[in-house]
Amino acid sequence: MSFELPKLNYAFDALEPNIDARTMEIHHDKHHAGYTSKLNAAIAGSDLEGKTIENILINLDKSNSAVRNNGGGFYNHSLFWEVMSPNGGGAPSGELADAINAAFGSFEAFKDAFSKAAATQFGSGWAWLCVQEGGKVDVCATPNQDNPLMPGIGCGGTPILGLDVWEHAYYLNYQNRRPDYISAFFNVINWDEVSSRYAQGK
Ligand code: MN3
Repeated sequence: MSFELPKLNYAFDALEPNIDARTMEIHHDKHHAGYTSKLNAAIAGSDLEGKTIENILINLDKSNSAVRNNGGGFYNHSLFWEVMSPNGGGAPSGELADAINAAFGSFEAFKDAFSKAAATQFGSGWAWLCVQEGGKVDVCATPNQDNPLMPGIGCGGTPILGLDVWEHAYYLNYQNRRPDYISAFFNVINWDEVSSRYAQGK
């Protein structure tokens, strides 16, 4: 069994003007495809073959840079596409909203904390909203393709929202204006999907 590049649930241009079609096409068809094929090559013939990606990352040997970088890249992008939607934006409701209010005081304060984590991640990486066992949520950032499922990385727990801040995710449209890209991301967040991941992850 090998990993397959997941299909997008929407067209490349569906997230415009927040994320442009050309960026989405290159990001999915070239970058994510590359992580997927390199992950398959890295685990071929090893005892990792046939395991779920979550299982591989939770039990990761961090010295295995091919699996760390490409397994992270495969997982992170698979999550990223699903937590965005052309019908996204707004704010969460229900128990996720309660958890965000409990941790940060308000949705606006969460938005500030998440945006700051994304803006201040030096170089390439990701910003995350994670849920711990019991339902508490936390924000963190990780370098490169690391993610909080990996042992000792980031805020731990299960990532339920992730934002790619590698330049390849925004440079065509935003150039060096990462904060504008972060702000635009909030217009396309699929809070129904994030809420569903919260319910599963807590
Ligand atoms: Mn990327």
